[in-house]
Amino acid sequence: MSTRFPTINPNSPHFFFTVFSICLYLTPIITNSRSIRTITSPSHLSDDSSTTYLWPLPSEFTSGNETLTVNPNLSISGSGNGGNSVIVRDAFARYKSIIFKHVGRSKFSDLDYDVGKVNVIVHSSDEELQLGVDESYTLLIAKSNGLSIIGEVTIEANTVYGALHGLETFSQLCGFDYGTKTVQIYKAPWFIKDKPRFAFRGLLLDTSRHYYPIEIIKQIIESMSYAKLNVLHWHIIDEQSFPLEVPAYPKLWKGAYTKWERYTVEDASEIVNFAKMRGINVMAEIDVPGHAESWGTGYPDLWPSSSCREPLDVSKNFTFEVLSGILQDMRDIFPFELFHLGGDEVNTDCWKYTPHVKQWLQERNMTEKDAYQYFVIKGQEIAISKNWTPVNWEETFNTFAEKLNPKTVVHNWLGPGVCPKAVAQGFKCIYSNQGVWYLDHLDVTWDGFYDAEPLEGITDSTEQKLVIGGEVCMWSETADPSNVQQTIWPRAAAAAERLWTSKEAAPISNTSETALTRLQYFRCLLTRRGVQASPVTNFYARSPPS
Ligand code: CP6
Repeated sequence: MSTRFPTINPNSPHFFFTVFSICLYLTPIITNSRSIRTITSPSHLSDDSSTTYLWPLPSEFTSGNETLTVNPNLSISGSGNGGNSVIVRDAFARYKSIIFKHVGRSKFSDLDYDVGKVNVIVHSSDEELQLGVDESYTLLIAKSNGLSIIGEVTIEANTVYGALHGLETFSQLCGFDYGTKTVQIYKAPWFIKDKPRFAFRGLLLDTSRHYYPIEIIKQIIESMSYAKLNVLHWHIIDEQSFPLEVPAYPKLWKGAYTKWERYTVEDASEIVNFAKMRGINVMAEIDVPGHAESWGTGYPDLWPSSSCREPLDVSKNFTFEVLSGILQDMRDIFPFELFHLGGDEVNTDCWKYTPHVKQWLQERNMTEKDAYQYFVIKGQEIAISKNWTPVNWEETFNTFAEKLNPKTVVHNWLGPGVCPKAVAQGFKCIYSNQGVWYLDHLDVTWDGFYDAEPLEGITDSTEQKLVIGGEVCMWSETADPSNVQQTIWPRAAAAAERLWTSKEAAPISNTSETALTRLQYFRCLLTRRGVQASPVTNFYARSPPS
């Protein structure tokens, strides 16, 4: 234990003055921190030294039994790209304000602290953020060995994105001590060697059923970075509204709810950049040919007829010109290599009953099912021509797997069965089984999310590698900014650990022991950081840690 804080000599003439000024200085901090403690600390959390309060759990770590104090004037030094990267420096500034939120400016000397500097070493200067970017890092937190005055925190990573994860982990180890009003690191020295289990760790946000202002989307992205999620799947448009500006077809966003509930190109780019600064890719989705009724508000020709507004009119060239125009404009906004073209829940009945579409089908000797396939494949071709890898919901695979482009990433949602079939045919797959990973299913508790397994039913290791990861889905028919964070958290965090941590380190059904305790703690961390996370709901349904 090292608490080398200056003791005040009561015989000193400055005693009264010093105590008085320290009290004045700390009063707002104490008052503030009290109320925060009352709100966010679950009373059953003890100082259980056997639990590591990290979420998601790193794949490898060792800890000791020392307590280190951290200087609020914490500085960063770096080598390689850790020293001059804006991404690393901005992240350091964010984490610094999180870590020292309740600590005022230090009145103590730098020498009174064990830790004063974070050294960030990043080997590569390439900051391109793509699927499979190296996110590994090591984090070393040790007390000074006597050679240097100040203790050592070293984060080493191949890319800046690995370094961001290292900073997040570091911030989770920094705890505010209400007794001394200092930030402390328990159980040092720490040695952590960490990397994600899956490259794709996503959260879907649906901005068509309800509009989310960009500030809210940024808050969601920020909170994703705490759980090491790395893809925001932006389901931008659906039947209910078309909130995005498309310069090539300026009437499309007439399909927005109101002129205030829209995203300009600049707004969208701002979101993409905000996400990149946090190591998060944005995968845009344009869901065709179903789920697209709102396109016709501005261009009614996209509807087969005014009484048949969905799916989009497959018989017109105009439909594909518009699709191509949208994708062209979006190419400049979304640099991520994956682009989602939907393709789910397509009810083709009214193509059959709309005279000009029916005729078009007959002339080509096509069934409606053929036309669905034709539409999806054309969409894929447009996306591929713009250098994107297409992602489609699983119905496309279930209906015409052999016609899909071999590069297609199949996105599961209907139960657990499709990824094993898709990877057996050489397709990549994203796991989002609605029974366990749909956040709008409020009856599924955190342990349901935690016990899900993206590799369920896949034993061959080559096939397992084709599962690029998974995604939890926040469909927004019944969510909007008033309840979205409560609905996402803490359950998305359970999935985040399943996607980040190796199965050995985070076994399924380890839920009533350490995972539950750690998740309670992570949920508190979210609320302390201003994220409106719900309580871990089924705590009373399971046996608490004794
Ligand atoms: N919207 C779109 C939805 C859903 C899907 N696609 C959905 C379906 C069933 C449930 C939840 C959401 N609302 N475009 C399915 C991928 Cl239970």
